[in-house]
Amino acid sequence: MDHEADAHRTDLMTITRFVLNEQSKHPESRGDFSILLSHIVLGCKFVCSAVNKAGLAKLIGLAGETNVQCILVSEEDEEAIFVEPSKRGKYCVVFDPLDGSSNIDCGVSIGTIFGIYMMKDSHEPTLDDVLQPGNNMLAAGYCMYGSSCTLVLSTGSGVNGFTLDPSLGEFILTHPDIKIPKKGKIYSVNEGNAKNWDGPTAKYVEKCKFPKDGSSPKSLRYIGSMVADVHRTLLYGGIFMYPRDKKSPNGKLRVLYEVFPMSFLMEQAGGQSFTGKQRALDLVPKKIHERSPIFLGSYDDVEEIKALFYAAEEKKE
Ligand code: FDP
Repeated sequence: MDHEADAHRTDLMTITRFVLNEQSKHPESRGDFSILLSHIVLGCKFVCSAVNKAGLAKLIGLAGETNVQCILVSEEDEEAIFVEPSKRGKYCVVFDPLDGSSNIDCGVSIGTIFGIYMMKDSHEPTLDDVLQPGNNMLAAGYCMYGSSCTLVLSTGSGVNGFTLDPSLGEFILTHPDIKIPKKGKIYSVNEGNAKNWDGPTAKYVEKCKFPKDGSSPKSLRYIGSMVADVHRTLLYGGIFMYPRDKKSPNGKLRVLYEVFPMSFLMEQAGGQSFTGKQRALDLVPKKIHERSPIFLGSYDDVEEIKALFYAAEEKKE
């Protein structure tokens, strides 16, 4: 590390400065959204410094303390949490506080995923306020706890990546305006489930391994921790899949706090996200912990799998 150069870097774009800059583009804003984001960021710092139960509870606790939101949906809670009336605001937050948790004990990267919605209107909050299509999200992001702590955020105008500088205790903008490569060389899926896959998924993976158009086969990378797999896909390109199979007809990943935030980020970075039937962000969830198959990543790679699903649909008709 070049400490001398670092000492001269007084122009660091911290996430706080970034969010305030974004806020200034909306003169009507009262700052509630920025407050909410800064509490989520603080929660991520807690989890980062102590990826354990205490940190996890703290993340949910902090998000509930901001006075700017109304409903919280967390992977950790069966029921949605309605913030008490005196502390209610206008935002709904959906969370997976610790995604990839089966990887904690072996030191593999895990993460927090979140998305933010506006309440539909100012009435008594109901579950309907969170059961909105992903397209209505105002912001989404994830924080990855790995060899470094990385926070990737979109407030609807591109995707930006920040790395936690432990000496400053601040997330610094390190990956401005992330764009996913239009086509990638990697596919990412749990191939252990191949025996139960549907036709289009099996065909696609076969094409990745044995391309007939003279191109090179794709490489397989699968960490089994969604945040880490999606982060690699965002930076290097390619496709991440969690398809349905005979045993899990809706796949494994949760619509509200896994599929939607990651799909939002992918689209904002120029990629696509597809469920096997439709654009993922157009789904309208009926339950807060609903699952959906998901294929997301580079525009061209997702386009290929879409073609296979649509062709299979046509054959059925
Ligand atoms: P985990 O069960 O470890 O929490 O949805 C959770 C998740 O991990 C994702 O992070 C990951 O992409 C997926 O499940 C891995 O599932 P498989 O082990 O079935 O491949």
